[in-house]
Amino acid sequence: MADLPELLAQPEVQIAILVVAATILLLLVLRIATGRKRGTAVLLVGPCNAGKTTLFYRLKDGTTALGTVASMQENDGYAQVRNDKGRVAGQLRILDLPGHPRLRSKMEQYLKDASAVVLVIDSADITPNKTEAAEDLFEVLTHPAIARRRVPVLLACNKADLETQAHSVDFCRRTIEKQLDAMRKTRQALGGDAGRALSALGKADKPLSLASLRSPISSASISAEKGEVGEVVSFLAKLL
Ligand SMILES: Nc1nc2c(ncn2[C@@H]2O[C@H](COP(=O)(O)OP(=O)(O)OP(=O)(O)O)[C@@H](O)[C@H]2O)c(=O)[nH]1
Ligand SMILES: [Mg+2]
Repeated sequence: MADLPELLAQPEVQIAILVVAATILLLLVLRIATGRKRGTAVLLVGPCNAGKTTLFYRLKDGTTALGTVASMQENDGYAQVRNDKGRVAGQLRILDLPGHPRLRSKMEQYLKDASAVVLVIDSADITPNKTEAAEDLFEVLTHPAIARRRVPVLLACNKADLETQAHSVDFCRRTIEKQLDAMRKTRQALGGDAGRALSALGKADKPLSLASLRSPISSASISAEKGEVGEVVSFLAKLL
């Protein structure tokens, strides 16, 4: 049998090594390129007090620590994502953004590189917060990078544990859909949205339908405080 130096001197073996090395390199480049295209972080956005920080800690540590203080800055961390068999399937970077309107300008910068967006809303308090929630969704969906990459969005209707006060997912979704439709009309009439991908909201002469937009928009009923976040975890697992 030929020893290693002899084997390596054979042109067929050298070609085989080159082909394997080139394939590995190509796979690495493809992985980096597609990773970039898909974005690097899942953003938690939505009105003040909706439960974003509570959800952030629930996903990151499985606890509700520090969820009660209004956030002044973003929380950045990694969540272990389990598949439906309960095994850790991978980890994702999660960014919890403050809901206060004065601090929301940062959202624009993070949207450039988002792999998914979770819009957290308080389903017991949707009516007074519908304008803010729809505004956030407008900024998300019409962001050119989100529209181009068809970034998935989850409408997470939180505080489902407040059974008598919490509205159904359907009600929350329809409320936001209507508000977004009205907002689109006003903003189109006013102009000034140059650079935003307004076409991502569908045809201007038709009522807006969340079900038929460029980015897939799913909805879930959750309770971040009680740890009932299975639908968020399933949404995240699909990103891996
Ligand atoms: N009942 C109930 N309360 C919740 C739930 N999730 C969060 N809360 C409460 O809602 C309040 C606001 O929660 P946060 O997580 O701080 O809300 P936020 O969206 O991060 O708010 P900002 O940082 O101000 O944007 C806190 O008092 C939480 O304890 C939930 O699932 N059920
Ligand atoms: Mg917060």
